[in-house]
Amino acid sequence: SEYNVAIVGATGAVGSRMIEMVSESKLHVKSLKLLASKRSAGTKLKYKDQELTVEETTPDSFAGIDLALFSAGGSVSKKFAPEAIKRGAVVVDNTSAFRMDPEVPLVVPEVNSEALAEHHGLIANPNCSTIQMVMSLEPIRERYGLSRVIVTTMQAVSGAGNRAIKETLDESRAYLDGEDYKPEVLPVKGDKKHYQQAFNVLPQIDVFEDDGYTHEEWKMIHETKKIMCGGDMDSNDIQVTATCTRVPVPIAHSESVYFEVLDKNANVAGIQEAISQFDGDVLQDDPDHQIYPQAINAAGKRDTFVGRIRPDQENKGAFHLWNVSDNLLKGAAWNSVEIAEYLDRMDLLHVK
Ligand code: A2P
Ligand code: 11C
Repeated sequence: SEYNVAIVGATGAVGSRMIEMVSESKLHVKSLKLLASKRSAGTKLKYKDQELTVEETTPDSFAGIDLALFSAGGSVSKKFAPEAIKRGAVVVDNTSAFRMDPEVPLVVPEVNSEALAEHHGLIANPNCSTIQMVMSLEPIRERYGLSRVIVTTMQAVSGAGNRAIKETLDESRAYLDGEDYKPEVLPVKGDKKHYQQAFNVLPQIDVFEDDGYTHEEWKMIHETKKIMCGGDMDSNDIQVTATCTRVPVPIAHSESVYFEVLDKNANVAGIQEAISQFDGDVLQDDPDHQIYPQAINAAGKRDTFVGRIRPDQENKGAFHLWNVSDNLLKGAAWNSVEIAEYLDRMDLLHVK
């Protein structure tokens, strides 16, 4: 089929990549509509060889739309996703607004595409740091089983949007020039205090919640369970805990992951083989030649890069790995467009 597609948040860090991913996708796109807030209505953006004009998002923007990709923040999704679905569009939502709704599939296609069959017009795209983690753990789970995960993330500033990228670059320049700079965006736009991110690591992504964990850390815990444990966000089958930090890297998140498997015969060579055979993963693991994943090499690519796979020295059946992926592509825009490609292929790109 041919589809009329809309992107909500088209002027944003993720939205601009959504335009790129749609233009390179296997979907037959009849028309593309670019939506944002009133502020940027009238802005011209390139799509293939066309110049498209950004429009303000209103309920009627979705008349005749078959597929709507949302990445303009949770409140925008809550307001407009139901309007889009009401008008017959399938929504792929890249915000955290609906991820924990039991009626909404939360999907990384290589890991749990079967969950797509249950959709009622809305599919949630997981958080970027969750996506690359499950991409690196799923081949291991399939081969050896998985019981426990402890992750520390080092996340790029683009995860917090275009304003956070600009702030970090301006702040770096000011720092090198010996000038003062007053941060207003990071670590979290809406929180009370703002801190210098340039040349610094901030152990806060999103706001603080219960028990001293941040919302980002809770997202990694519940989303990983929902994706890897058959839709159960509170499953005990895999224990997960996370520490999320922000580093002054523009694009691509990095993660240090400790994990325990069920099969006591698991070994590094088997894990390397499973990862290298898994769609969407690239193994970069050769310590003798200093080969390991790096953010600057992953930026702009769709894959999840995995390396530094090694056994824990004290716990049998426990290992460590390092993974890196472009948070705006596999972490957001590419995963969303890939979901749409799977829906199309599975004949599910319509509201039941
Ligand atoms: P706008 O350019 O009009 O502000 P980022 O993640 O890089 O911060 O981008 C956020 C995206 O969400 C932008 O495209 C922004 O558009 C869009 N956006 C913000 N508020 C709204 C809104 N109320 N309605 C629609 N889009 C919005
Ligand atoms: C960050 N992971 O790096 C966040 C951005 O739940 O979709 C994505 C937030 C989300 O700041």
